[in-house]
Amino acid sequence: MSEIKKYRLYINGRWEEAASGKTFGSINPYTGEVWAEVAEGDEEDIERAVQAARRAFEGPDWKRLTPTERGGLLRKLGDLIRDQAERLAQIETRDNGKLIREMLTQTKLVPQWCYYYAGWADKLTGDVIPLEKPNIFNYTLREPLGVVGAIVPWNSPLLLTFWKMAPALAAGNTIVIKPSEHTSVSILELIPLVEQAGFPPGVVNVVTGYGETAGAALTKHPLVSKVAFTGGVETGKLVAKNAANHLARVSLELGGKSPNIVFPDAHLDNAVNGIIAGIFAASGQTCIAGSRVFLHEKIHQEVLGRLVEKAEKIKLGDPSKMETEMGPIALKEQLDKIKKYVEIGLQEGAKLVCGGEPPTDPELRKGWFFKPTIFTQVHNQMRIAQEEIFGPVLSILTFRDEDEVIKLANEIPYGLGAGIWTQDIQRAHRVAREIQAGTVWINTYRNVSFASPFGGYKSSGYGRENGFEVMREYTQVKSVWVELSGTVPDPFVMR
Ligand code: TXE
Repeated sequence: MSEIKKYRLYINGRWEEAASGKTFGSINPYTGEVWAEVAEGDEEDIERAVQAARRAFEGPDWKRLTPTERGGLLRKLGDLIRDQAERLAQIETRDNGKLIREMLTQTKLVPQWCYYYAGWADKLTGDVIPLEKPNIFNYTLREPLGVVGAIVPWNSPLLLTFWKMAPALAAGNTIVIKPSEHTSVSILELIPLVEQAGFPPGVVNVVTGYGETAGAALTKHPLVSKVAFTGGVETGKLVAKNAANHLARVSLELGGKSPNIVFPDAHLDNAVNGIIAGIFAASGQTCIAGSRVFLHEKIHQEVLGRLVEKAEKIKLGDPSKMETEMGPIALKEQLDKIKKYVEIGLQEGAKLVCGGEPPTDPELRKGWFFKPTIFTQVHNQMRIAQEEIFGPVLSILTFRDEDEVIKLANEIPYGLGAGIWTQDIQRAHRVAREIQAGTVWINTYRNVSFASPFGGYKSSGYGRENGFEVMREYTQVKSVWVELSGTVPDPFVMR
């Protein structure tokens, strides 16, 4: 076995042990073995990191940079990540078991977020407002908030960090990142590149540790002006409550149970590929998993047959090999959750038509694998139709007409994404309007871009990431009033 690499916290431009001296192991889900050891930060370390970030926010090294120079640092960081994309992807695959194909695509995309938000850094203009008061010159400034706390999950560690970090830094904030305790390493390996790019000490800090300790402390710290969170719904609620105590802003991306709707006139080959991509890519461990499929009853049998045929051929295996199509589940707890939901589905009376268990292949014995799983005869009120499983488990429902499917698709607490498959252009746009979700894909699924806003309706969270929209989340607007007449008359009336 190769030597276990050790990682410390990164605070104020220095590598430090956790105050408690404690560490924990990061496990490779393909082998089930610890491959790295990470410092276990807690409240005391968060205190140091937030203080450092606040000092950096107020200090001259960061503040005196022009917005164009700030953008330049981000651009340089993008170049450095581009050169290291392969190495970072290998680390992520080792840490969370997701396919190297997928992680490579993600780490190659990260620089795009750097370049796009580098471009925004010097375009965050205010307005000159033509007031009804002729003696006043009024204008607005768009200013940063201060310290941002970024709490990141394990499914796409670096990409989701950059959805927060790139706009936060472009706007002039400083940041404390709390990676998932399951996948800290790629974010720590990013730090030498942050230093090389030339970010002043304290602007970017990383405190690894558990959610209940380090994560909670970050959300409670009064000097944190904004918490950007991606994770589960129940944790999201805690984050929002803690941040409310000091009125920090919050954005929450909390996953979903996204419908993928196939009308009878759809191009069925494309729809089948879209459904497979929606649920089995990344072993279903993605917030935008299309885990509820609605098939029109006319095409139900045909599409189901094709789906089962494809699902049974998916190649499970070593996620670091390019030919593998589905890797292991990232966490043991997550695997247990998936197994539990399969039992729930069976108890609820749904029909299991493929998968439903871990594979028996001896080669996969050590890893946390689960077969691609499909349930039919699912009703909308069943738990497997309503609750996020976050694994390769697809629930198939049927419908008769457009009104019915809109109603069924919306009868759920979540609202992150939705797919619509039809060749009828009017229907496509009509349904897109009616679906309660932050993203709707028509005749495609699982596309994201730095340039297009992303986020949830209902319990899938609030606030938006990506596009210009996110810049509103990391800035505040100041209105400046200038009296032009040179006189200040009657002090007892509002002017
Ligand atoms: O998420 P958590 P978990 C969903 C998915 C999954 C479930 C649980 O359904 O099965 O959530 O996964 C930090 N204060 N998603 O347990 O706990 C934690 O350390 C502050 C959807 O992994 O939400 C980690 O960094 N922070 C999802 C981050 O929150 C806390 C991605 C996410 O962990 C905290 C992941 C606390 N009290 C899971 N407790 C998506 N939207 O894509 C934990 N954390």
